Amino acid sequence: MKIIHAKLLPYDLKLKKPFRTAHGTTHFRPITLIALSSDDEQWGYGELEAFAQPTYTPETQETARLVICRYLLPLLEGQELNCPEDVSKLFTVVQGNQMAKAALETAVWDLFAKHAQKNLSRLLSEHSQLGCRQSILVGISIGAQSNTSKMISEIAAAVEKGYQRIKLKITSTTELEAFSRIRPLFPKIQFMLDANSSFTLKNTAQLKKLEKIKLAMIEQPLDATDFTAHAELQKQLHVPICLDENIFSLDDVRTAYQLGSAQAINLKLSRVGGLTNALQIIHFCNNHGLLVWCGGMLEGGIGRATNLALASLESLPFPGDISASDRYYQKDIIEEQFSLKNGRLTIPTDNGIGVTLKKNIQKRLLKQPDILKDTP
Ligand code: OSB
Ligand code: MG
Repeated sequence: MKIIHAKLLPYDLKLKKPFRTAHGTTHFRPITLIALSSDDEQWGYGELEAFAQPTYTPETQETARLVICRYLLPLLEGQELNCPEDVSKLFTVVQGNQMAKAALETAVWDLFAKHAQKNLSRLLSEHSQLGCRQSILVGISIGAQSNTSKMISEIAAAVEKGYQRIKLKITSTTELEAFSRIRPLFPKIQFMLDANSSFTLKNTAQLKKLEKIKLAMIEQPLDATDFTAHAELQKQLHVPICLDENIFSLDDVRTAYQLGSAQAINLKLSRVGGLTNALQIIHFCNNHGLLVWCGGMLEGGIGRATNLALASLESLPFPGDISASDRYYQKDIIEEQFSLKNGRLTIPTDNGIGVTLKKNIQKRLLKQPDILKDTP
């Protein structure tokens, strides 16, 4: 297969409710839709998931679009691709820029699945030799709230909808003692906390107190690049630490394993450069007793569908951060709605990622220039 057309469409999605983490508050989510095609006019889609600012990861929408157009698309152009795994190999000459790479790489996986007239979940299952499921348990990530009673009502609303695994965002100003009161109110729910790097080793005593509460894990308590401090903390905590911000590659997962920085990995396929790398990380985690699960970063419909295909793999039984569509945007870009049934989402079964762009998005995409043909 040769990629001969490429189109980019940047747009903003408006969240139904602002989402607050230790990194800041998100009202609008900028996303760039990537459309690639080979000569038969079949289109594959990917999403560029970088944020507007380089606060959560180093890339931004603007820097990643520049890297895509100037460095990555020229590497793809005219190349004969025998399998989707070829893309990450071609991209190794470019350092970092994982989200830019993932945007293109996931679109190529979609294209290969469509060519084979297979659903992406099936194709990933075949390429990884891992079984796949038709529906999966999913969790919800609830943003930081200004007080405990707001937190309790957000949790109650999520439980009402059927979520059985709830992640609560905490910051250095969250009243952590409140969780010992919140936890017994929802005895059947699996809880975890995500600090988004807002603590330091000086807070160890405070974090140790949290161990009295039944928690599945604590995500990213410390600095985003610090493996040794997490290892130090994990030695002192029984509750598993899950690394999120630290994990850009299989090498990072190996480092975490060797140092004992974590017992769980929040795998964001956009941050590890795409599906090929994600599958390698899953195998490593399986072989080394690390729990690995599919994270989210407020994806639009295309990114969510790709995440669902990845999370359908049997090696990811822990419910991912892939909530139902109604939790995110006022208007999404795909026709389909992913809705929760008994805490589960159904994996799309149509070819490729198995979802359809809304008509207005298709029209806007058609009007975009073909980067591989129209750039002087
Ligand atoms: O830390 O996992 C995170 C969203 C944006 C950036 C970082 C994170 C998150 C989430 C939301 O927790 C997960 C989702 O997409 O539902
Ligand atoms: Mg996180």
